[in-house]
Amino acid sequence: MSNEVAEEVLAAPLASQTQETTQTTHKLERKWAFWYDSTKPKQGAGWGSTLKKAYTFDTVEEFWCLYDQIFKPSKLVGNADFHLFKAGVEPKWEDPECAHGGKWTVAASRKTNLESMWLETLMALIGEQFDEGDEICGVVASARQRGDKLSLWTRNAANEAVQMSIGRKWKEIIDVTDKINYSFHDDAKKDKSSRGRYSV
Ligand code: MGP
Repeated sequence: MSNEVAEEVLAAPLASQTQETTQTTHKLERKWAFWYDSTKPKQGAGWGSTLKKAYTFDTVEEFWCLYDQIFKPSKLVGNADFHLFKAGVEPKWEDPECAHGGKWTVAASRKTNLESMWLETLMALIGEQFDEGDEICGVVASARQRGDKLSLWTRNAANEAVQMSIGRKWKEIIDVTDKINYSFHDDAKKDKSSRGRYSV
């Protein structure tokens, strides 16, 4: 799917689906939003200009509809990202919930690998499988020429114990045994190539 097509799909209202959700729906514990970012401007000024909130939802049925129709990493082309963040939290360092946070990152060896890790993470988040769910901001799937990746954003980078617990649980959920690293957004702001502060 090209970025243009992806944008068209994102712009189209989910009319038929929302009508159907008047039947039996299963409420999630909290509201979530899917975001999309296409070809990113280079570093610095202009970052975020292509970042768009696509849909907010709070039922299991809406989640599956959005996931099936749009938010599969196989539909990402070029340098593009899908995000699932708590409603009200923007996937930016500047958001107050993210400002003092950081992220665990895992590299995806293949597209199918990204696809399954993304889905497992989405289900764990909306299903509230993390004990420290309140400490999580959201997750980002990134398609990159040099290698796809998944990042789990958390809100309080300085709390090492919480980050280690989240990192361990995440590895179980996505079935990863290799070491993963946690970086502080504050470090990334200063130096793009900054190394992680924690690993698990
Ligand atoms: P990135 O997209 O998180 O890293 O940040 P990636 O994917 O390794 O690199 P990419 O170039 O392949 O996209 C890349 C750059 O985007 C950063 O160095 C910043 O300049 C900018 N940037 C990224 N994020 C998440 C933010 C943000 O939240 N706020 C601002 N102001 N800039 C950001």
